[in-house]
Amino acid sequence: MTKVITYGTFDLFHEGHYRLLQRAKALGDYLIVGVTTEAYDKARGKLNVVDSLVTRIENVKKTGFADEIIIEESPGQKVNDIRKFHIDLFVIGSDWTGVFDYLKDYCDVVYLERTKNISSTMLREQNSPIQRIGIIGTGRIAARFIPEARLVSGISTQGVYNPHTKSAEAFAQRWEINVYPDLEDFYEAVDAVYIASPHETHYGYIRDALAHGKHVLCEKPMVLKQKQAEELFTYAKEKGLILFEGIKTAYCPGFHKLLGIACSGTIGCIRNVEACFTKLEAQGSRELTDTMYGGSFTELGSYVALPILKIFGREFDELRFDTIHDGNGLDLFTKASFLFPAGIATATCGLGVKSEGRLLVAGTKGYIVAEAPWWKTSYFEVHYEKAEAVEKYSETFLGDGLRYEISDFLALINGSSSSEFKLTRGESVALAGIMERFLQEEGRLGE
Ligand code: C2G
Repeated sequence: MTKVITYGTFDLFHEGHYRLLQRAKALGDYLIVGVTTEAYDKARGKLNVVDSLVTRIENVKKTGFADEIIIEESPGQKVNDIRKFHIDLFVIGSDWTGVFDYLKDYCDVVYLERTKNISSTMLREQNSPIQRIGIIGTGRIAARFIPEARLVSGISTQGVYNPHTKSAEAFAQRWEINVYPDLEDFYEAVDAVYIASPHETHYGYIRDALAHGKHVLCEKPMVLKQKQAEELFTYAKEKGLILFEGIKTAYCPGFHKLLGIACSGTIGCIRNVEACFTKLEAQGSRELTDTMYGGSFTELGSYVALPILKIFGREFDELRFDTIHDGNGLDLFTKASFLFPAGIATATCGLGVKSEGRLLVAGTKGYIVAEAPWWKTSYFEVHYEKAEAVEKYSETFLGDGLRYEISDFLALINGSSSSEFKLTRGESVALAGIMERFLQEEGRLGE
């Protein structure tokens, strides 16, 4: 008798799950299915799990493929289960290819091709809130998005579009998703769009996606002109759609906690915010060669301006940019200095100068400091006049951290969230205004 085992969350049960179990069962005589507990999913960073453990077990049971259902509570459990149940074959979807090769010491390991299309008919019948998301663009950030999206229950990555068909094909193959050479077909197949194309193309894609009735999550900087941001938010509202700027820091739990403390009065009235983020780029990278839309500020300015707007608001009296350029006139290091009615702030970013990369929030009673990489905040300290009175805060930041914004985007779509306050439309508009002003002063703003 061949004994097979597989594991999963099986939330919002869909045909991807069904087909996986069906094929797992066909590979042997006896199938054991491990269903994850809420606590285990939380520990491994899965967000938004909707169904209870009981419902998820019921759904697996209903398929009729499982001869036995167990629960999975911890990461080390698989090896023990395989030994305990004398398992011959471990089966899992191909989105996990390679991850479970260590189990080959104990049994055979098979990765089954994941199901690319979760059909909308099945979803409608089940009244399931799964959103099929399509990706525009195939760069580094798009590649980070997919594994993160897989950890957010209720989102399924449907496919990719890139006018450079070869890049799109390679990307789709790597991530086992569909490729749509035609943009109309792409829109037809998805409920929401993640835009990770070059900055200057965001505006056109956002408008187009909204016109096709799709919710939009767009990478920062969303657009490079204030009027465009205003127009797009108004348009999204008219169409009853969500438009959401993805600055991952804004949605990560640690940064959120830091802002809560900053605004609670603990460190008194805030008088100074200094945010710095530098990253040395390889010669020849897009960021250092695109003299129109590359450079330090378009790349990193959204991160460093974010805490300033969150803490002091959008109404600054003065804004000045000091910039170091390369031979082609591209900004390598930029300091944006803000003057607010009750405080001052600097946003510093660099691609060609390395600095400490710290976030400092100074108030009349104390200060908060988060060291690099504060844009993925997992630890910060609160200091007071008495040097020994230090308060230390830690918070989880899992993986690349995009799962937090994806999860909030989904919650807004499903109407179950109040997360608009983490990055408001007004703040996104103000960020576009700051980008516009910078590019204007650099003489780089085309019509
Ligand atoms: N699956 C699939 N096609 C999809 C979605 C999921 O084939 N479109 C497969 C997954 O690869 C997995 C199973 O269905 O084998 C269950 O998926 P999830 O519920 O998302 O669970 P997962 O997070 O993959 O848990 O210990 C838990 C395991 O590591 C897997």
